[in-house]
Amino acid sequence: SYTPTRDDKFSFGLWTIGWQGVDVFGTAVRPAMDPVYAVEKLAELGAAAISFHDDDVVPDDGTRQQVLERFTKALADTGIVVEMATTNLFSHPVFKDGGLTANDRSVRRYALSKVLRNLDLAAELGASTYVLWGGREGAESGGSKDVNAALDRYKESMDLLCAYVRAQGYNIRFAIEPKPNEPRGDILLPSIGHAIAFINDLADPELVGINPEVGHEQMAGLNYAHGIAQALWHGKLYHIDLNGQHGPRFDQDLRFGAGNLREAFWTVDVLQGTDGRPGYDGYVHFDYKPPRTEDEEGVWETARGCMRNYLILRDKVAAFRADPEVAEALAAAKVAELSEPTLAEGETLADLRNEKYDREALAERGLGFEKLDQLAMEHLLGVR
Ligand code: 3MF
Ligand code: MG
Ligand code: MG
Ligand code: MG
Repeated sequence: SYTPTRDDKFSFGLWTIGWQGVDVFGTAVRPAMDPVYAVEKLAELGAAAISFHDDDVVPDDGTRQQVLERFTKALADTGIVVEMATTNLFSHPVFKDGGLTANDRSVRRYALSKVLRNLDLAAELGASTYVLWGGREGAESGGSKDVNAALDRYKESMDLLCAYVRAQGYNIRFAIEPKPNEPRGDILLPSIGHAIAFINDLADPELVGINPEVGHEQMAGLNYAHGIAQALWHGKLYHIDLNGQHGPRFDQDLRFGAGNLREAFWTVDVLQGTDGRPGYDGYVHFDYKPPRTEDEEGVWETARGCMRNYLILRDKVAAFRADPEVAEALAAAKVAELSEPTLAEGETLADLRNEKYDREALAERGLGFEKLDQLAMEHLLGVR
């Protein structure tokens, strides 16, 4: 029936359903949403969790205590948990040249203090993941940013944050969210691969993984399903941002399933995992923006849509994987053979070099990938 339950572990950013529609060319189209109301509505719709930026929940120091009391009461009343938190290091003009990698050292110090403050709150509220999206860490022009130094400072901050989490004994892991551009002309750590390479050079790489967003990879023309499969291979898929995007263009943040539907199918396939492949078992987190055309009812329609589309695709993927004709096509395509090591146990490179290969005969073999893909397509189109 595609009705979500808590076991599906769906999670929404407060800023998603709460997005008022301010964009580069227009002002707000919807009123601000009370975080308590957002929590109640999400609970009603079947979500399990919520995430937030510091400024989404506590924009103002004066009312911090009252706001947090109301918010935690709503969490307790509904059973909605906070699974992830993050810092807004992009909205305020102070961050116009970035936070952790701003040229201005005082800005970097302020940014780090802002992260620490919300990290404490995240731990208090039980979040297990702390995301860092560096949307303002970057440049519009070549001479203005020393990328080498910027990466040193990014690393310095991450190393300090990891040491702090260890010292406090917080049960939190960090997840870096890559994005190629927007709002900066070029953002540092622009893709899944860049971010993973960076993490491997940190002092405490165990504590840091990634939070890849569908649209961000697709803005760079990359394949999201392949990207998260590689992240899983590295053991680095600590969190996900699901949404929809139509190829390389501005960050559309459509609801999950909209945009590139075929890639959404393979994304769910990768997340589910199979016998031989590791899957993802964290929260299924949506980061999208209900279009400006929608009123409040339209906003809830998009939230329901994200979850329903995930559940529908999960069913389609399961049916595809259980289909005997698909099993035949997979065998014909030698998909399982790729899991066999190229050199058998006990063999040496000499065995491999001495073997006689009939190159022409090997070249003539078709692989039947199109038949396999057509079967996937027909499952997706609902005719199988
Ligand atoms: C921007 C994003 C961000 C991050 C968020 C959480 C505002 O394109 O995707 O959403 O996801 O800051 O880390
Ligand atoms: Mg985004
Ligand atoms: Mg986006
Ligand atoms: Mg995101």
